[in-house]
Amino acid sequence: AGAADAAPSPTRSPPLPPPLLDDSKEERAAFLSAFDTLSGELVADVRSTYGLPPAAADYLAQVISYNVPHGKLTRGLAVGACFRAVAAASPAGAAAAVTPAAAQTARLLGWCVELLQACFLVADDIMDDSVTRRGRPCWYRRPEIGLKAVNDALLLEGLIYRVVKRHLGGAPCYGKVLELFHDATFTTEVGQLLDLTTMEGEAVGVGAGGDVDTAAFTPEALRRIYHYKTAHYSFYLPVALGMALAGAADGAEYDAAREVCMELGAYFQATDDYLDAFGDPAVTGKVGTDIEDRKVTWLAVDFLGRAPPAAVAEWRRLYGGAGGGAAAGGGGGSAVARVKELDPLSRVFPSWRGCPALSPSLVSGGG
Ligand code: GPP
Ligand code: MG
Ligand code: MG
Ligand code: MG
Repeated sequence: AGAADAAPSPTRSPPLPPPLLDDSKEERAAFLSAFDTLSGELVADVRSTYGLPPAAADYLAQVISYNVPHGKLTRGLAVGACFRAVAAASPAGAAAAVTPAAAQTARLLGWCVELLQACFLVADDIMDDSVTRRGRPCWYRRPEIGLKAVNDALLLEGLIYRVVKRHLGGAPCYGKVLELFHDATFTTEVGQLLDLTTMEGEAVGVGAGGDVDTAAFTPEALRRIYHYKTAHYSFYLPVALGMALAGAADGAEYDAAREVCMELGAYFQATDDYLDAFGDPAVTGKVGTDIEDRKVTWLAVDFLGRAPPAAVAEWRRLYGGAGGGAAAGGGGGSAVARVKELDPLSRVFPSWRGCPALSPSLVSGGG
């Protein structure tokens, strides 16, 4: 027996379990088609309920069509995938639980998560002073939009509750679904508060100048930011909604799901931090701002945990883009470019060398 015998044979491999995230062309098409129906229904509902003039109704339609459907859709698709997986494991089995009507409700709840994501991204881009999102100008950067985007973010959030009431009002899981959206929204807002203030350390609110204080750049602080600002709404919320729709009522099951989702979300945000500095905007659709914004990121925390004192001193002068331009980095580089150069190891993708803020059991063997 040689190496060839030891290699797995396609004919002898056990069948793979169905993928948890049903990203099949059919499901994606059904999901997108549900959006077309839903967005028309939403604009018509608000127009008739509030007597909107045509210009306002058109504006609302634009808010929705520009900001909601152009992402990866992983959060939205995960609701239906989780619903089907949990329903399949229920005593009645998937055939009884996953009726076409229930599958469609799961898609609508998936779009509610995408509405929440759109609300957060519109607001986050203002706060982060970002320029592009999903390969186009950020909504607030469009000359005709500006700070109307603040209200647009609030409208996107409010639409969630109109969808949920219309399609789940009176259902046994209605209360649980509302609670999940409220908790996820507030948790993310607390996460955003930490994301926006942690770098200030003790000097928060007094307009600190000078070198960056590194005391706040700890793995513990990073982990809290990741869990609250990203993992809860991006991973736990879709999973918990699928569970609620499938009738899960045991709090311990939700707790167990949350624990796993928080780890996945932390890893996801570490990747997002890496891509902020080293991703190709043509692929990510956005240009990074974390260094300019002095954010507590995985790259910063990881670097500060192992950098020699001289490199840390230079980093503290430059992080945030202070003294940017030709003078800052020497050799004509900007402060931001110099920060990226300071740590050659930072170009190595997080999963290949472990993330201090992440659970070792879920990071090992990543790729
Ligand atoms: C991701 O942060 C987190 C969010 C988008 C949540 C925002 C929460 C609000 C309450 C507005 P990020 O700034 O790293 O995301 P991106 O890199 O996509 O801008
Ligand atoms: Mg942000
Ligand atoms: Mg941002
Ligand atoms: Mg980011």
